Amino acid sequence: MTLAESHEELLVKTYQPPVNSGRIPSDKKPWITSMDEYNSMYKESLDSPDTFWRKMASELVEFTKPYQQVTSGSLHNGDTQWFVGGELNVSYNCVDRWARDTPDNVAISFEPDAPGGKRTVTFKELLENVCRVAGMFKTLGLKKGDTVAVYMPMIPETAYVLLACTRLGLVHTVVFAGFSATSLADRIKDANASVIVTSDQGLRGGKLIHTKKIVDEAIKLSGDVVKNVIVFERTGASDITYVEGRDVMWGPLFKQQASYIPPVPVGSEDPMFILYTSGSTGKPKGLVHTTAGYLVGAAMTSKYTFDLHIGDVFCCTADIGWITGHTYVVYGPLALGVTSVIFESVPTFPDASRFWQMVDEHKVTQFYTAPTAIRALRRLGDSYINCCDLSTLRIIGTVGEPINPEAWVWYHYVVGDGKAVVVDTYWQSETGSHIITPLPFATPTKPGSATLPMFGIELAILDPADGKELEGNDVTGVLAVKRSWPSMARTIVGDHDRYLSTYMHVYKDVYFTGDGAMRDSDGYYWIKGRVDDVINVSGHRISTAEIESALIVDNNVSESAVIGVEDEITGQAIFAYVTTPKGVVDSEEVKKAMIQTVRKEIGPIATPKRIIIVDELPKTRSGKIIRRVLRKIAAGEEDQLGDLSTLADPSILDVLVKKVRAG
Ligand code: 6R9
Repeated sequence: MTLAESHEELLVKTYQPPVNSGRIPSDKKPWITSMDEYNSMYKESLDSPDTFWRKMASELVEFTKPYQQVTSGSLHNGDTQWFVGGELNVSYNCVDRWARDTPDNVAISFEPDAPGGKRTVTFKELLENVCRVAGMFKTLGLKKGDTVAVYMPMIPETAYVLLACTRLGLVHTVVFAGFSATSLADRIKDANASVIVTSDQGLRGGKLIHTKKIVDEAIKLSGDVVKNVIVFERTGASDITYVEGRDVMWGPLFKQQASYIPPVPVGSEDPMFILYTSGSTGKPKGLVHTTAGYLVGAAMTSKYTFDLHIGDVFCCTADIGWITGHTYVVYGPLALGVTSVIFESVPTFPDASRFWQMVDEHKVTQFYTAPTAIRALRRLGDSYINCCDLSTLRIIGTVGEPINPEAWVWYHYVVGDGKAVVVDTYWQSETGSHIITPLPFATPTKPGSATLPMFGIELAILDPADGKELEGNDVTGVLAVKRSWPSMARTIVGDHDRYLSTYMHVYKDVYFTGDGAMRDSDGYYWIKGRVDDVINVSGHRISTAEIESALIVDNNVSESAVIGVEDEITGQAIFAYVTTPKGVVDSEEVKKAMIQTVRKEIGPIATPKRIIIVDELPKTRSGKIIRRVLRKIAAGEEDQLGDLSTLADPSILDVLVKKVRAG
C-alpha cells in the first residue's frame, strides 16, 4: 500500500495487473498478459465460436471419437448441445494422461482436519486408486448411466469416487455432508440413486459428523431405491450399524480390485453428474451437467482464470458437495495435470491461521475461497497471517457472493501482500464454470466487481419490468446470457419444463441468471445479488420456501415467512417470522426447538439466525405474504415501508415493529 493512497482511495481505485510482482517463476509465464489478447480472444469466441471452441477443446481435452459439430440447439428450445457426436472419458482426461506424462507429480495434496497430517497422492497412485474404486462399482453391478449418490467428507477418497464414476460413465450426485437425512432422502429418490458412497464418520473442526448414521436414516425415508452402501473407514468407529447384504466396507473390497480398469468412452452429451441447488420454489432442482462441454468449461476457466501451469499447487476450499468443489477441487485442476489441495477442516480450526498454515505447508500458488471466510478472518486480525509464509501465492480468488471492497482490499494487501492478484469470479451451479471474471495478468480490477465476461459468454442487462435489453454502459437491471456456452446445465432431472420456465422463458431468447447487476461506465459488471426468493448464506443458496416448509414441520408453527437480512460475516442471514397455534408461549425454548426442526429437516446451513413469533403476518387481500414489508422491518427501516395499499390489515404493523425491536 503506497503512502500516497488513503484507505478510502484503495477501495475505489482500479488495480492494474502486476507487470512484475516478483512472484511469477520464469517457467510459468502467464497465458494471457494484456487486454489486447483478452479482447481478441473474446471477440473470436463470439464472432467465430466454432473456430474458438475447436481450438479450446483440442488444447484442453482428448476425445476418443472426434465430434462432428461444435454446437447445436438454442436457449429458447432448451436443447443445447456441444461437441456433438464426440466421445471421450473424463477420468482418462483428468488422470490417465497425467499418470502417463507426469506420473510422479502430486495430483492431490491432502490437508486433514487435524493439522500436521499432510498426505500426498501422485497421478500414478491416483490412477490406481480410481481404478480400484471403479472396480468396486463394477462388482456391485453398476453400469453406464446408473446414478451413484455421494455423501462424503472432504477427503481424497471423495475425488476417487467422482473420477471412478466418470471412468465408467456413471452419473454422480454429490450431496453436501451437512445436509440432513430428509434432504439426502429427497435427493436419492429424485436422482434414483441405487448406490450411496459414504464414510463411517466425518471430521470437521475437531467434531465428528455421523455420515453413516444419516445415510441409514435417509435410506429408511427413501423407500427401496438404494441397493448398496459403500462405507469408507474414515475414523474406524466401531459403533456404526452394518446392514448385511446392503452395506459394504470400502477397505476389503478396494483391496480385491485390479489396479487398472480401462475407461469407458461416453458421448459428449451423456449426463456426467446431477447437482442439486435451491430454486425460488421449495423443491431443490437437480441440475444435469453433460460430459464434454462441462469438462472443456472447467479446464478452460481453470487455466485462464487461475493461470494454472503444471507444477502449480491449487487450493480451493469449497466442499466437493457444491459446484465450486466439483469444478475447481476435482475436475478443473486435474484436467490440467495440476496439484489440487483437498482441505478437510474449517478456517478457524484449531485457530484462525489454519488457511495460511496450509498455504505455507503445501506451498499453495493459487488460493480460492469465499467472501464469508475472508470477512470472518479479517475481523479476527492480521496476527494470524503474519506467522506464515504466503509468498508462493500468485493468484487469490473469491466466489459465492459479492465481495465488499473492504474485504477485497484486505485480501489483496494482507493475504496477498499487494502482490497476489485478486480474481472475483462470478458463476453459478447452472453455469458449470466462471462466466464473469478477471484474467489475472490482463484485466485491471476494481474491488467489488467481477469485471468482464469469460470467453464465449455474451451478457445482457435487462430491464426487469419488460425484459428489454439495456444497451450501453451505466445501466442496472437483471443479468442474462444471450447464447449458450459449453458448460451450462442442460436440464433439471425429471422436469425439463421447470428448466425452461426458470431459466429460458423468463425473458425472451436468453438464459436468466436470477441475479441483479450493474454495468458501469467502463463496461465492468457489478453483481447485486439474487432477485428471486433465494437467500445466500455464506455463499450457499437456500430458498425461503424450503426453510418455510421445514418450519411448518414443527408443531408450534402455524405459518412462517422467511427473509434474508444483511449480515457482516455471512453476507445474508436467515430471519424467520412465525405464527403459532393458540396457547403456545413465546419463549426461547420454543424458538430453539423450531431452529432444531429446520436443522433436522434441511441441515445446519439453513439455521435461522433469528425467529420472531408474531400474531399475524402482513398479507395482501388475496392472502399473499408481503415479504418486502418484512424485509424493511427486519432491517430497521420501518419508515420506508413503501406502498401499503394492498395490505389487508395495516394495524398489525406496529406490533411487528415492536417485536423485532425487542428482539
Ligand atoms: C459458484 C456458486 C450462485 C449464486 C449466484 C450469485 C452468487 C456467486 C458471485 C456471486 C457476486 C460473485 N455469486 N459468485 N455474487 N459475486 N463473484 O456460488 O454457485 O452456489 O449456484 O450460487 O451465488 O447470486 O447466482 P451457486
